[in-house]
Amino acid sequence: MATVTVVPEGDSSAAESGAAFSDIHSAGWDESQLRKYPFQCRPIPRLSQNDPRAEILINNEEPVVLTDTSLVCPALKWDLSYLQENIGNGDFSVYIAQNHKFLYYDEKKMANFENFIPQSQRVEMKFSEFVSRMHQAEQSGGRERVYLQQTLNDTVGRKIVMDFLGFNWNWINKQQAKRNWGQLTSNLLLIGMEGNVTPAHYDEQQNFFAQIKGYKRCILFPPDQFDCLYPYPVHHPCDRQSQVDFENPDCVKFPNFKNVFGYEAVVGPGDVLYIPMYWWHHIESLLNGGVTITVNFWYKGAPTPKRIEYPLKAHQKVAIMRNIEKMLGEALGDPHEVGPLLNMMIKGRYDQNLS
Ligand SMILES: O=C(O)CCC(=O)C(=O)O
Repeated sequence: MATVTVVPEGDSSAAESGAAFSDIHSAGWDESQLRKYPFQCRPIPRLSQNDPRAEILINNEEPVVLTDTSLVCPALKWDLSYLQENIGNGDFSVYIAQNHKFLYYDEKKMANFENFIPQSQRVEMKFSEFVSRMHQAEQSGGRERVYLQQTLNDTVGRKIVMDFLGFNWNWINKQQAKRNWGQLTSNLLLIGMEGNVTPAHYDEQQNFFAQIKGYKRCILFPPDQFDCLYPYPVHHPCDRQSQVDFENPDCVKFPNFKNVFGYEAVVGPGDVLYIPMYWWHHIESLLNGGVTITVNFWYKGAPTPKRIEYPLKAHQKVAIMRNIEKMLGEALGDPHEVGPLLNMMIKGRYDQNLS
């Protein structure tokens, strides 16, 4: 089977994130707009959708930036005033935080961890309120930031519907069919302030991440780096999110984080990043880059093949770990008993080299 790797051959110098971008700086942003982290990255390939290497990468569930899909072409005119005029009078979920990090949490799991204090609040508001709130936050120069994250739904106005219908469904439907992916589950509209960060997490869906306005830096890690990224337990509200603060990693609590190795790309208007299911992703709107607008396309993965091939892939092992945690939570009747039981099972038994 043909393979392409996300690491360009013979490009060891590109290991440093600075060098990684040397060929794509031409427009729109520069390295001073990137936050600094204590790990190395290699570039995610930027390819034409017609390049056979792009096809191979997606088939292998490896990330790639596609530069010419026209996926969201009619949306490239979107800005705050066009959206305010046309997006309708529905409610929008807006997260409000007192710093730049918008760590996702599942509200349904908050009852499992009563002492959990979310670092951002979700507030439902009209689009015009969001715009005022964002301008207020920008002008006050205070710590407060906002991030709109709303699934596109049927409350949007006629012009937005027309734009949506003009997306390149022909291209994306073919992508879905070729890989036997399940249904399109949602399109999340994200409107962020410059400097906003979505910390590293993985999703259980395939994602075509279409950038519309402004630039975002996307740092991805393959599923086999699970042990370097220390996700919260499955029953925790921050399930699927890394516990490691990239800006101030606790190397005692998270010793394997020093081995983490990323793949990165800066995406701008018209670019589409394929984020494979179970791949970790950290996403930041560039510093001093203005407002960012993105629409993603989340698809259910392909059904499990009838014949399982061994050895299993890293993402299949992640799925197994998730199922074990869920089963134990149910069997024990209390998610807080999962950790102690797993420790009892492993410590002094599976964590030593037995002869
Ligand atoms: O763009 C962002 O800030 C986060 C988006 C994301 O995590 C996703 O599309 O899965």
